[in-house]
Amino acid sequence: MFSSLGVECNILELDQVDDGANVQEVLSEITNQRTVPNIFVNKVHMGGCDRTFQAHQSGLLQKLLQEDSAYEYDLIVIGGGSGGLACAQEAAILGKKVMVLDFVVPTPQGTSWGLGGTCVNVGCVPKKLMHQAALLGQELKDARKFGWEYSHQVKHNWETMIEAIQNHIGSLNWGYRLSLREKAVTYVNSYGEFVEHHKIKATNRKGQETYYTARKFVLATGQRPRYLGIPGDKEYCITSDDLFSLPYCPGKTLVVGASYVALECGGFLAGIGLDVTIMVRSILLRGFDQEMAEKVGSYMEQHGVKFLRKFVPVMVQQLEKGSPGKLKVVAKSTEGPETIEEIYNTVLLAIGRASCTRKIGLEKIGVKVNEKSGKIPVNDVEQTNVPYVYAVGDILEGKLELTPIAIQAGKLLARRLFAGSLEKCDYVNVPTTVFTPLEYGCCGLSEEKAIEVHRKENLEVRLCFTAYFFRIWRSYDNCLSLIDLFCST
Ligand code: FAD
Ligand code: NA7
Repeated sequence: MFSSLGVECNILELDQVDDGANVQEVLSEITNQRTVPNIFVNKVHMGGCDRTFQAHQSGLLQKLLQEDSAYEYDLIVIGGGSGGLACAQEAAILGKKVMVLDFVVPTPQGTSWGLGGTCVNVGCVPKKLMHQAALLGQELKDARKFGWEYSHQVKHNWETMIEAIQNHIGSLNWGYRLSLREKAVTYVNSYGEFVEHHKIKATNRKGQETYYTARKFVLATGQRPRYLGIPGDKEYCITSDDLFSLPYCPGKTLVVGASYVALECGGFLAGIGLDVTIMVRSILLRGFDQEMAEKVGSYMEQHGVKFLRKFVPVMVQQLEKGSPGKLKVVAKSTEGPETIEEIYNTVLLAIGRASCTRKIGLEKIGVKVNEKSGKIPVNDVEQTNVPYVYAVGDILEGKLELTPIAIQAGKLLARRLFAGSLEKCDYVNVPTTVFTPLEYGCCGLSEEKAIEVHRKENLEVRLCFTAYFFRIWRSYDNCLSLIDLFCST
């Protein structure tokens, strides 16, 4: 085929060269393919015979065969969050011409934010600050028991906290812009979508469209909160995307969901003194060690968070407008016909996040997306089924959704693409922490997963007291509750 296209190609017969076995080993490392032919076009790994013929049929091969100078950029990254920024900056440090597009589609409540993605604006950073606000309140209470005497009434001011958090985030947004400028990365505040191979359309806030081309692309579009699909959800409920900049105190709050986002938000809202109920459809912290998840839950319950287990909301109705207003929530049991209703000031949905992969023109260039989950399957070098398109971060199928992982994957990808590195991202033994009132850190498999993978008879399960105490012994109440907790188990 290459001959018929008049393409000059270099053929290395592995069984006819001395170090053929070594070359095959390295090829298998960097491409995840041991078989031959193993084809590269202009330094982009194509795959074997079938994928090369497919690429020829779709016209992709002809594009790849064109000169590099046919493209405006060496790399365009779609998504300026944890993974995208790390990858773009590393590629620029390696001397490449790089563009990054970042655009935040406002929430149904109209909330929007600046450069840096989820973690910085509506994720790790503000949630950790709110968690800290809650811990400080707890420590103030503890302080009396440790001899501190104060006469002023201590109360929490939501607006002050939000202003401080948003100022901090503003400085981070600015820092990212500066850092991109210093590294000569072109930043475009527009929504990117593919229109054809190697070409994207960027649409800005005013609807102006501009087209850009690049030799390689990295998708790093992240995720956004899901909605329930029940009457009143998008009109009256908020999500974590709204909470961290909410201009008024949410008041009596219902949190729907039992994942770490739900429990963390419920935990710090209760910690600053709000009346909080968490509505749980099935179990707490799916995917985490269930014994630990229950300890986190019971600690929260002892500290005033109410749990409504085995219920799901079916309707949210506005009773009164306001900041906050009044909402009636009707919920039904997952186990029988029972329905309940209750009035809250705020309903916070934390029922999972959907990948932003459906509206970026991937179908136009044939990038495979898992139909059900919206996630993108990649090989172990983060390459999609379209050889010049790579992906990192939360949108990857079967990988952990954490900032340090997205950053590490983005950096290593740039080094492999542009500096000949072979180092791949390790997605397995990654430590993570749940910042609930009782903080919980873990690394590796949960007990349930370990049993599934290695079978119960091959495992010895032990509780590690030291780490557990070390992390949270700081508060008087914590100590007492922990001693209770462990004495009773
Ligand atoms: P993101 O950071 O989400 O960035 C994607 C960016 O791309 C966004 O700015 C988005 O607006 C933009 N974008 C999307 N589509 C387009 C398009 N078509 N064109 C242009 N731009 C586009 N992780 C931790 O490690 N520790 C924590 O404590 C932690 N806490 C969290 C708390 C909350 C409440 C949430 C929601 C998440 C938390 N995470 C935490 C997860 C962490 O935020 C994500 O894993 C991380 O941000 C993923 O990075 P990313 O690069 O994949 O995507
Ligand atoms: P997760 O980890 O996907 O968890 C979703 C939670 O919401 C989980 O407790 C679900 O219960 C619950 N859920 C899902 N759908 C519903 C409906 N329809 N009704 C009630 N409850 C529901 O989501 P997160 O938001 O915490 O985290 C996603 C990522 O965000 C995370 O990995 C980080 O990257 C940040 P279930 O257990 O399925 O019964």
